[in-house]
Amino acid sequence: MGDDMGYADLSCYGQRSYITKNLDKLAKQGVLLTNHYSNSPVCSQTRVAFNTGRYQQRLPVGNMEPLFYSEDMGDPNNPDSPFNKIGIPGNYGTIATRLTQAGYHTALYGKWHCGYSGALNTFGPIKNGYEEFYGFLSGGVHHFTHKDDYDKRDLWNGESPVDASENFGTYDTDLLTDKAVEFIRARKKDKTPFFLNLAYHSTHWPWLGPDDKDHPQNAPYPFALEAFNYGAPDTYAKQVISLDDGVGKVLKALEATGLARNTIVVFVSDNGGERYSNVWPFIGSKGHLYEGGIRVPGIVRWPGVFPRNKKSAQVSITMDWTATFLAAAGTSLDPADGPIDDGIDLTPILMQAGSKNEELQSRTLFWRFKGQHAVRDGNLKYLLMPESYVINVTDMPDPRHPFTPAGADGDDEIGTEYLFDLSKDQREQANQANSYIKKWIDPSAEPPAAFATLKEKFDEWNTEMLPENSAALKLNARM
Ligand SMILES: [Ca+2]
Repeated sequence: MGDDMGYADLSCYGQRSYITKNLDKLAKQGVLLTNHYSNSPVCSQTRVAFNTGRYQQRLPVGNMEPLFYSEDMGDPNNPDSPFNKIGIPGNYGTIATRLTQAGYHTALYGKWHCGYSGALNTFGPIKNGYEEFYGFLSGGVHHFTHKDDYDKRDLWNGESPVDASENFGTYDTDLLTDKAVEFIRARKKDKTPFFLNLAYHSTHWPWLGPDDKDHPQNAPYPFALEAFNYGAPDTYAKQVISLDDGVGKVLKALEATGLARNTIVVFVSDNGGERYSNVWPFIGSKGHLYEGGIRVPGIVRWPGVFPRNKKSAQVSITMDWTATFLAAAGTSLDPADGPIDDGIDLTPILMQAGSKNEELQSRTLFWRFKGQHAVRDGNLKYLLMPESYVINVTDMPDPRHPFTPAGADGDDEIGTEYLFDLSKDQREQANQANSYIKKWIDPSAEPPAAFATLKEKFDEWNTEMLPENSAALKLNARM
């Protein structure tokens, strides 16, 4: 899994400024998904969905937008502070729990972000079924010092902090790659089936390439992580290419050990692109429910099962991989933890990718983030965007009318509603909901029936989830 990589950050998805030769090669050896989505436009929510195999809004930690430490969450060193009450509950069956039970050796190398609580070990990958963990608990660390937003080193081995000098100054992409290669070689030796969640922290900020160890951005906090005035497309390209090199080394280790032919390899991003990403042909970025915030690369290779060098337009989402991996291992989510059909096993569909027998499954998928609502149903997309998130050019003020910000004239409008047909309008410009026409041209204009249908579907889904903007910290019922 890459972090904050945009849809077209890989050359096999359209990037022209540099080449991602290893991920391109992986796509040629497998299936490239053109309609693959992240469960959320931000990190922690998608990771909760992947680990639990369900819509993240079913759990308080997944209802955080995103999980982030702030002063109103209390002292991280106080066990009674809200900060230490939010995470995937330890008794909740994750993909790692289930695969460990099925006899797989399970490991997470890299970013967790599903319950920080580093000081107390209340939450963490080991609590949720992973046999090994080497990486970061928080949402963002410095690529060289591995320090978090609070200038505290956030590098863990299992449930123990890594010694201050160990790997200090090692670029995290290289560090995690080396760990992954070592893991694969060890599985060759002990002949154990395995599940490796390699959660790279690139290409998340800070904007530092592998050769930027002496960059001024490497200065102490607050200049380390929060230096948003740094970066450049060239620096970003170096981050992407180094990640691609890392993937290349991992794939080479699979080949060298003979494990490649019996290993499913999936590459995805946890959310859409950040400021230096290429998200063409979409609009929006990380944090938006426009396509650019949630449509991400998705590549899968399963030798002998999935075809080579094919593309599939199957609509899919992060939590589908949970279902797919569990099915491949002959197991499934535990119904005791919640519904087991939020995600689907993609295997039967992708086995036929690109062939005349390929039958795409129509999906209805939902997103909810900071007041934004989205449904994709077939090729149609319903979208509600609060005014503060709107970037769509169709919302530019009409020159014939004075522009009135939402709410300023006493109305209760909270945003703009859209209906898009993604089969012909991937850039989400042509609002089929007719709200603009109704407001400015023809008051009798009504939206098509699908508009109401999709809204109803969203409302129905929404009632199954924890309340929006809920007091999530109070609701961790399964702790
Ligand atoms: Ca992310």
